[in-house]
Amino acid sequence: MTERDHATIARLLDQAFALLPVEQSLVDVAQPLLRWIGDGWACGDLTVADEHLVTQELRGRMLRMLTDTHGGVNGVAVLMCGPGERHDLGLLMFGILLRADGWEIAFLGPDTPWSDAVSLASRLSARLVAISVAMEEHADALRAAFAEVELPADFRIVVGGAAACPVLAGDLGVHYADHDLPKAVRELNRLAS
Ligand code: B12
Repeated sequence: MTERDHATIARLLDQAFALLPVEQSLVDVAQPLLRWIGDGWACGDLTVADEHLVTQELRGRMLRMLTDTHGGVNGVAVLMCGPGERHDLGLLMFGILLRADGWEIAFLGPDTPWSDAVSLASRLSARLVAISVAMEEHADALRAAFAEVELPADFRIVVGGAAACPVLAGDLGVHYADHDLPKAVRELNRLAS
């Protein structure tokens, strides 16, 4: 990737986030871009440095969207990746859509100990905790972490991400959230109402 490619991607991202509705900018721009980076990296067309550079460009813009000050009428949602899990971009997108839908978001990001997240969610009187797992080994780590903490009754818990499935959700005793983010937001609002 050349300096010009990088500048073009940054400019297109600025335009997309400024001009498109939130959902469209995530589904039609951010997700395909991440898929392109992932494929390019996997087949050797992009270096790890290219992948990190574009990922950080996107991440910075999405974090700004998440900290936008509106929202909060639906209550607090705590968003975290399970123990060991560092892939948090899908969760970040989910947080932006929830925020746009009226939730206040406490975004904890990667690799969060489950017991700490539970006590934070209680302190914040959260209505929802959403956990992301992208890799199988981190799904197993989450199962182990859940085995050590009694499941709190004060908030709903959902699990989503590439390594999440209804079986994992059943093992944990929580709800499964779909990979399709707009659909996940709709289901979650139904669950929380
Ligand atoms: C960017 C990236 C990284 C970045 C992550 C940056 C970040 N802050 O997220 C960094 C460099 C840190 C990284 C590290 C690693 N990575 Co990586 N990474 C990727 C890459 C290229 C893109 C991931 C991504 O963001 N995808 C886009 C998002 C939007 O998709 P998504 O995560 O699936 O999320 C979607 C849904 O699942 C949903 N979703 C996600 N979470 C949640 C939660 C809820 C509640 C809901 C409702 C929905 C939802 O939202 C999205 C909507 O479509 C993928 C390749 C790929 N093709 O995906 C590899 C990939 C995921 N990584 C992989 C690997 C192996 C690693 C490392 C082990 C590499 C290494 N040797 O160090 C480490 C592990 C780190 C760790 N401990 O977690 C493998 C995983 C293989 C596997 N299934 O086990 C992949 C698939 C690459 C590959 N082909 O081998 N990685």
